[in-house]
Amino acid sequence: MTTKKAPGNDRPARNPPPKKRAATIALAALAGAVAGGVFLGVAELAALLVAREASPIVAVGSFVVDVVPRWAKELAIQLFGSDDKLFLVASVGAAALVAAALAGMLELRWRWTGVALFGVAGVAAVAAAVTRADASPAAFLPPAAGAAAGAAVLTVAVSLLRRWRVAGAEPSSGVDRRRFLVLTSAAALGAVVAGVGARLGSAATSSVAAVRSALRLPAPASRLTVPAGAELGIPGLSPLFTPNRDFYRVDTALAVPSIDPAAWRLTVDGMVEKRVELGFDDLLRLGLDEYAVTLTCVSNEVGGNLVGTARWLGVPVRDVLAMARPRPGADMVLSRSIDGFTASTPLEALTSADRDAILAVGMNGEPLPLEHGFPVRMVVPGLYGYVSATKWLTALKVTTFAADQAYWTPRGYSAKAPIKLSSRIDTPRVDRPLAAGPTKIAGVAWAQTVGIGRVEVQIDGGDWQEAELSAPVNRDTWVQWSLDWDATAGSHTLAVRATDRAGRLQEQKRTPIAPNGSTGWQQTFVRVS
Ligand SMILES: Nc1nc2c(c(=O)[nH]1)N[C@H]1C(S)=C(S)[C@@H](COP(=O)(O)O)O[C@H]1N2
Ligand SMILES: [Mo]
Repeated sequence: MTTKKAPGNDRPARNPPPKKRAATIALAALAGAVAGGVFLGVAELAALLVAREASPIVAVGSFVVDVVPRWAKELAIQLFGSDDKLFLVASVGAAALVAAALAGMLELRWRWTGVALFGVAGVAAVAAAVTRADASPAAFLPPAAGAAAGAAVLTVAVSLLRRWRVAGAEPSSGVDRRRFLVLTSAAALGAVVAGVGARLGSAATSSVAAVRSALRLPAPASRLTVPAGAELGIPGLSPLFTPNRDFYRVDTALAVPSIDPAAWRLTVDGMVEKRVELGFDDLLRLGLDEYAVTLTCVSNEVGGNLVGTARWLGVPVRDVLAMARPRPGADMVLSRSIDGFTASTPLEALTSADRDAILAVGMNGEPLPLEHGFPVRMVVPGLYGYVSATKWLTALKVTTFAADQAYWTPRGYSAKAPIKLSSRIDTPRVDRPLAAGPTKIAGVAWAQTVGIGRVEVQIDGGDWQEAELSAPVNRDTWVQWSLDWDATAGSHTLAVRATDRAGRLQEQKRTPIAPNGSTGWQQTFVRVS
């Protein structure tokens, strides 16, 4: 029998009018999203209390970082630069809320299915948290507590919703409505307060930041001498030493690892005569010296800014390796960070007497900034960061390229990667207006371990003109260059190329950053008015 009803007749409660049904589903989605927020907020709070490294967003985000294909990583860096991490965290958070809203709708339709989905998400988040390299034994707790709290809010909120909207004819409906609204708004508020509070609290009480500020490093036994004329001092030109706050940052760490120097240990093992373990003070006792080295990222595009120079304070890696005595046959050192990142560096680059590979503890006159590897990182002149500059260093394993692979090797980058000779135009820039008249074209050029011999500039496709070079600090740091130019009104093309001290000309052919660094001469366009 069909149920034909007169207009205005109440439909059966199980089959409400489409508009009301849609509104109910939307409310279920909202309840789900709020429960998802509770999941994340409670987990952040629990992480602050028991296991800081185990924030589910960070753990899941880190998992994503480790598994995304190379093109996705490159795209993210290209689109968001140093904000790529922020973007990733925001995406993981947004995806979690969308999934939670779906769980709310499922829960409305089929009881316990939404809760089950929260359970699955909880298990996944626990798995992501406990498998991080720096996970503590309590790492399972924050995601587990978050999932439990979220699931509880979800099931209660959705059953209230069901009683209010679906069994709407009953007299208790008003009570259920009130309860639903109170529960969801209180839970939403609680989630935001817990989540934001925990994040702020975590930043404010990071004890390692306080330890770092209080740390006084011993004075270096030898100081760097910077020759007169090392700094050309041209407006718009990169300074010889890149201030720490402007120094590029590239790593896979979504949350900056915090290591208390008092607890820091470095182990040296693998193909060695004697396994060595050092604490922070043991390292300092080996004696600190000052070094100037230009660090470069393999992801630096032609003309890019993933390059910087610092005065590093540190201990030669060869001194530490000598204590362990590498065995014949070894050709690589796999350096490991507390967060699981590894780099493969040719043993020879670390033991050679004429290359200043160091374990650095200081950067530009202060302890290493937390983001740059506090308390100890490697710095090796002439090798891209991903094969040498391990931050938050905890272990050196003497091994072979045949036996071990570093983090980026199976992800599409070469196991060995010397930095390619390159040059960059800093000023004038395409995005800055330039007035006609005498000006300077200026930039930097680097050829670590060899040194820059010559830089040439080409204006509007004309003859290559030799630029003036700053006095080099050493072979391992960039030099500044400049060329006087009488700029005339109109559009101009500028190009730069360098030659190293061995007479090798910078590669003209454009190649992409993968697998071992970009090549090509930089060209810019400027409009002069
Ligand atoms: N622990 C750790 N160390 C790391 C990385 C990383 O992802 N994790 N990235 C490397 C890369 S790719 C580069 S280019 C340099 C960058 O160092 P910076 O961030 O201090 O400039 O660090 C290297 N050391
Ligand atoms: Mo890098």
